[in-house]
Amino acid sequence: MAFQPVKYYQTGTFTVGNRLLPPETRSVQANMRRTNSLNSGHRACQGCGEALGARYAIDAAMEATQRQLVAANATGCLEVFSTPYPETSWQIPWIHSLFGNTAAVATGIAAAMKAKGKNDVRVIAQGGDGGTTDIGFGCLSGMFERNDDVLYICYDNEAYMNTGVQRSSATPPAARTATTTAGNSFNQGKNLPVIAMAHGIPYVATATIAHLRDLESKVRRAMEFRGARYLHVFVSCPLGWGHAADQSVRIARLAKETGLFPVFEAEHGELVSVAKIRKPLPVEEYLKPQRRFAHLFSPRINTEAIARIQEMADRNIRKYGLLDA
Ligand SMILES: Cc1ncc(C[n+]2csc(CCOP(=O)(O)OP(=O)(O)O)c2C)c(N)n1
Ligand code: SF4
Repeated sequence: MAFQPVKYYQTGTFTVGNRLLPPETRSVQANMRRTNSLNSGHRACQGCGEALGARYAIDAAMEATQRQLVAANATGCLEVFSTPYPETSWQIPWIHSLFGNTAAVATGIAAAMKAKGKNDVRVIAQGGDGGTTDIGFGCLSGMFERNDDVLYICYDNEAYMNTGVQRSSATPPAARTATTTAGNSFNQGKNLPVIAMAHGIPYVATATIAHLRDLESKVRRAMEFRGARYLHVFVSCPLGWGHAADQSVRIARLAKETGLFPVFEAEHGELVSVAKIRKPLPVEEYLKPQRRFAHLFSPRINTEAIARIQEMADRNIRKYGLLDA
């Protein structure tokens, strides 16, 4: 479809594809030729951050690869809500792997494409944080170590959502889950982006569903590299976190603006860019709207736990240089 000039503008908002931008720099979603990789009819909850993040990430990847894209998908919400067999919302060749072997399946697809001389076909592996940081971790580390030509995308909703909100190794401290009644312990868990960087792979980045233009540009950047790449996307989950469906994007923005979720890029193990915090906010602003943290505020305020969470945010701000001098 030919580009059509837009009749009215919306400015000063977080609207995706701000229409004041020239067509070539607009969001994929603001383009009338957008690919709609994850189509209507899927069964995600209202306000699901994972659905939003996946749609933007895969649309951007389809655009970057001229639609020469195959995806392997771990078991989890993204697979279950998009593909209740025999139906699917995906508009790309897509395979459901086991829960733990997505990285290995994607590696196999990439090897098959190479053997067939189809070097233009690119491969994505994707899954939730449970599938990535826990059960799929060995296969993923192997994929990194061999530098297999795959972009792995983790949609981090900080627990095993599909099976009823159990704790994963990406669950933050103090968060209540179905298996951590008083909240998860401090000083536990894995930081997958940092672990990926330690493998020295060509590209590692983090992103959130509140910064969709940034997410798209990171997918495009990832597709400029060959070899193993890792993208870790912060995706809110209204059902598991206990917040209103219309707050998903705001909560993801607060995760970044408090410093709790640093947004950055790294190449070959070295940090190359960070998204600065515009106005640092106290962590309470992020914690309060989520029922998974309600026990920190009632029946009495748990100042000690809140202070420890604030320390985590402050440490990120120092470590990644998230504030302008
Ligand atoms: C080997 C194996 N163990 C357990 C399960 C059950 N299972 C299916 S989805 C899932 C949770 C997925 O959590 P996560 O990877 O974080 O993705 P989310 O649903 O949160 O997006 C579990 C435990 C399984 N399918 N296979
Ligand atoms: S449980 Fe969470 S991740 Fe799963 S579909 Fe619902 S909102 Fe999305």
